[in-house]
Amino acid sequence: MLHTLAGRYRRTRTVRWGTGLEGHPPTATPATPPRSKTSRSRTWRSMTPRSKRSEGTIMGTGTPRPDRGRRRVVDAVVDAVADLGVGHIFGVDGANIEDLYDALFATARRVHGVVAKHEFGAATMADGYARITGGLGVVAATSGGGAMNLVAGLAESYTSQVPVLALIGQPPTTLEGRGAFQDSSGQAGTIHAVRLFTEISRYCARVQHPGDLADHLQRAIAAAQTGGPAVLLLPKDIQQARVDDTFVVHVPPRRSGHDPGGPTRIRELLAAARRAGKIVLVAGDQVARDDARDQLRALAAAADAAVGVAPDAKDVYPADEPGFCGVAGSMGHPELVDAVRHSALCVLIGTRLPVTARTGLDAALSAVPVASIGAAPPYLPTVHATSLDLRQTLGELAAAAASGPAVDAAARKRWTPRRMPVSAGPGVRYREAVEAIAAMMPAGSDVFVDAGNTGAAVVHHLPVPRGGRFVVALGMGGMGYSFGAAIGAAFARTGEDYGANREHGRRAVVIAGDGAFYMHGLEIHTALEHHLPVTFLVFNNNAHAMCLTREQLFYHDRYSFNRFRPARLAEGVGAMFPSLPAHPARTLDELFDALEAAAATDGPVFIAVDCDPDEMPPFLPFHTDPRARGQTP
Ligand SMILES: Cc1ncc(C[n+]2csc(CCOP(=O)(O)OP(=O)(O)O)c2C)c(N)n1
Ligand SMILES: [Mg+2]
Repeated sequence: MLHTLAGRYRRTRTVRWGTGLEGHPPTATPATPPRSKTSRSRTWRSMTPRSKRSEGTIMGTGTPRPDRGRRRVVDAVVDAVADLGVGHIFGVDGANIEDLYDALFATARRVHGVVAKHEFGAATMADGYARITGGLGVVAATSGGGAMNLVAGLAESYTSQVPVLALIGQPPTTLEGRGAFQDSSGQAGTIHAVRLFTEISRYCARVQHPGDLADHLQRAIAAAQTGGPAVLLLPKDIQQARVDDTFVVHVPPRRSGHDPGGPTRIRELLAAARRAGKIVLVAGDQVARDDARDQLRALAAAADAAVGVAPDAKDVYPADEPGFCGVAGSMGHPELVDAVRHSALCVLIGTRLPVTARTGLDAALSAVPVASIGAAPPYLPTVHATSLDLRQTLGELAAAAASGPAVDAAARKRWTPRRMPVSAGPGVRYREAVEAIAAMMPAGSDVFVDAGNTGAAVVHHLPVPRGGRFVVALGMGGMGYSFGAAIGAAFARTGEDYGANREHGRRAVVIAGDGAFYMHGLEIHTALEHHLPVTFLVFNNNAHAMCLTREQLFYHDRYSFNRFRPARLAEGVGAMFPSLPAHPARTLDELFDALEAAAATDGPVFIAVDCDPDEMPPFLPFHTDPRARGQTP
């Protein structure tokens, strides 16, 4: 079904008024629609037996849809989004975006509106949703503070090239520059929102006339498809204005294919390297986005290659596959460095190899031939072949490599965890906790990992379950990303095969530090509201431990700004949300018990794992150069 969604998104679509609902593609299974007046105190999901959840269960009493020929701008936007196969819009409501929510209610549940706790949470939900579906994520916010709160989330999508459409309300055009509340028109000394968002988007426009909507929408969607956010600023009066019958949005096909000579160049290098020695492939997250895992595996087998993965691509080649030799970069494994050092050719596939993925590898990479295949050239010099469709390119390369010499399976390497200094502080060791989580994680789980020592430990130690995604927001590395992103992912899975999810126990799993939790962890409320299958694991070391470790290593351990008074997170969350199972895990046994309880639950679960703030994480710069200054985690 994921393929179908992505495929649907890739095809050229014409979104046209007046085609009638029956002419639209079938909708995804509904998650939680907005409550009607009669369901104020309980959620739709908890009230409605699964067997009875069908189209129209509660929507009959809603606002009648406006007459088809006289549709509002907001209706046109929502229908265009629906026709792309997008099932959810994430946002926070407000006076200048409420018409969009009204349009969502009027769509007969083709698209569901989700209210987040913070616009950063909503933006990361859209980002997580897009990373799971391979299509577009959509976020909505009101003007002023709501719009400003989007910035950090959109910046992550921009840097990580995740297609997101941001719909941002604005005061009415008649009040622009005339003291409107939350005016960001750039007039009369106000903030210039177009300039602001242009910096962090592939396309940004203020829609000043309803007649311009189709053109802006079309450009915005096309730009987002190239990888990153597109922003439409929608003044309140424009949202309410009518579009005419000729409203049409042509969505261009997503770019695909590869440069004509590219694969030939790489094929020749591969053939020469096979005669000379060993090949190492380092795979990045474009492999996941292009759904090219099978082709990567085929190429690795045909070329008898060792395979490493970028830190945000642990799901593209599981640790138990032949030839896996670890994670690249600052949170990675020495076996991969050795493999590259002794290789005849290293091929980077779908990764630009930023510093987090390159730390520790620079010397080895400068001593061997390096080639690359992917949407954009890496940050280091390589023989590069552009490919916007790794599924096709890797498939072709695998077929060509299959005619080479036979595979020497005995020469394949394995990886080992980095040896860490013994830590005697309170709680569970990172490695033990991560291995317990791995042991109890259902197949197909999507894992979202946050920043800090917690993140480094998970990237290093966690063997990722098959069938799910493993996401670390390395674009901006912003704390708190994982909470919203996992919720967006759960909605994406819910929209496709929710019943199957329940059967297989597929869950979204957040692993975050207590600092990240304090920033954006209250999005657990959104997961609870929609009864989403998300496990929130918070490693509570009562510290911004990565900053604490840096104080100790690089600033002579003379003080700490980053060690906090103890907090009982599970007890607190449990008291705050009585219907949310919340487990403290002070020991490894308690963690196993909590994970077992989580596996038996079909909604959200919160687990706080006590950890030691003084435990050294498997983060390479902390081990190789304790006197280093100015390294950025
Ligand atoms: C939004 C944001 N602010 C600051 C940082 C810098 N930073 C990196 S890790 C870290 C501490 C993380 O603390 P916590 O989430 O508790 O994880 P821990 O290191 O304790 O495991 C900070 C402040 C960041 N990455 N993102
Ligand atoms: Mg912490």
